[in-house]
Amino acid sequence: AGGRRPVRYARPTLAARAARVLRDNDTGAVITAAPRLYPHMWSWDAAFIAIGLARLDLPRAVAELETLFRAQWRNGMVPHIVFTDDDAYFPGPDRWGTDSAVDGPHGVRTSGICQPPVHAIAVQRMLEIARTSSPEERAGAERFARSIWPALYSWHRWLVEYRTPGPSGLIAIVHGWESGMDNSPRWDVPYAAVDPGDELPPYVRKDVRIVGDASERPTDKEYDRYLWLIEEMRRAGYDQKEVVRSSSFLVGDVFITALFAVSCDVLIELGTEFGQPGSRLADLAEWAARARDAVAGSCHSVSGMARDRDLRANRWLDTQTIAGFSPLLCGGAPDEVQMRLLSLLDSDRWCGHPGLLAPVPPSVSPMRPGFNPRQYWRGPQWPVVNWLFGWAFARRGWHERARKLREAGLRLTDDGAFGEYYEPFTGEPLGSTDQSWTAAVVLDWLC
Ligand code: 9WN
Repeated sequence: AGGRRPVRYARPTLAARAARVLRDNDTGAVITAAPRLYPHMWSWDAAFIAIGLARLDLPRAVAELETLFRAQWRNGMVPHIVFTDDDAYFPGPDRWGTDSAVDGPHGVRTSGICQPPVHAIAVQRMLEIARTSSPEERAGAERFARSIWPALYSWHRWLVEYRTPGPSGLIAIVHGWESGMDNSPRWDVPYAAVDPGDELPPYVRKDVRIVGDASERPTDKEYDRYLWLIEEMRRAGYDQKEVVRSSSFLVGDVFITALFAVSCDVLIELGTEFGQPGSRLADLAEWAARARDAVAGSCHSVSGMARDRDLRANRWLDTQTIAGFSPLLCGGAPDEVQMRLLSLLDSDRWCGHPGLLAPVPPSVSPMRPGFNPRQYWRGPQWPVVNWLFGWAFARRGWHERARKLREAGLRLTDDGAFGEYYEPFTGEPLGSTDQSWTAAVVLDWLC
């Protein structure tokens, strides 16, 4: 562990290696999120993987998202994991116990929660890529975009119908895993109120056996809480209304809300092009506007940073993390707030920190007490998060900023290890290597 990185791959070699990671992680049925640590399909990983795959094999990219959406619950939820029959990951389908959930899908086993709604973004990106390719690819991507649109709409509708409970208008999560940023300090305060008590059925973690250094992963105490929330949901039979009513963790997630707003915009663009019903386009416009207002309304009056909201304790969560920059993803905050956020992002507290190997925004500011450069969502840099900001900046017309993020992302990942996350100062890859979504975003940056 530790130390500087000896290898820097030239771009064509890096692209070839990234392509090989996606090929090697392909079980034939799905492309797993990572070879050993995550031997299943994850929802937001699959979206990024499809973007990377679109460069290599469009039909395979389409198949990936079709597989994910075949597992969509009957109420519209896209589950965060679609299980393969590999049993190397815990918690697996038996622990989730979703087989008898009223709204569960038929014929596949899934977890019982969701992840960030980035799927419309992936579909649009696939379309853009296919349009630079052959007429057949273009036609294939258009057919796919048209056919998946109603499922994307019902996924978005589920988030509004079941997950927008409070007056803040923020989309609520019932588990830190739903945020995709599992142990981010964003969730420390609400998790402190989650008490596993003595009714938590025993379990054995498998992740820490695979990741050599257990301190790069969440702690056992955190896992107890993660598992307790699953236990609560099981007891509620995964009835969403009941889960939202009773879960001991209910937090308005500003990052998801921002992604939702911009994904609704994207769905409107796709739906307009492919002749979807006007009433549905109007719904999406209304949802996007509400979500954007919620993000803007969460901004701290001094720092400008967007905040999550603990909906159980009814208070803002002031912990500053990468999610504080959410208004930059979706727009809608006053110009002056946006300017403040952009200069903060450039400052030595974030991308401009002189110690960083590459100016990629870390998950937590290196200046923040409690920043841990090696532990998961508590400090390391995550290439996919960098991709999202770069994508959003390009969409907003900030091309120079988008270019810089892409270059920084490539600098971080040119070791060719495709780390799940990176130590910001040394650039050491942490967690899993050959992580599919890292390979996928590198491919997108390179092409
Ligand atoms: C729990 C697969 C997933 C990502 C998440 C990341 C991590 C899982 C875990 O791996 O979470 O969902 O077991 O740690 O936090 O963002 O989708 O790559």
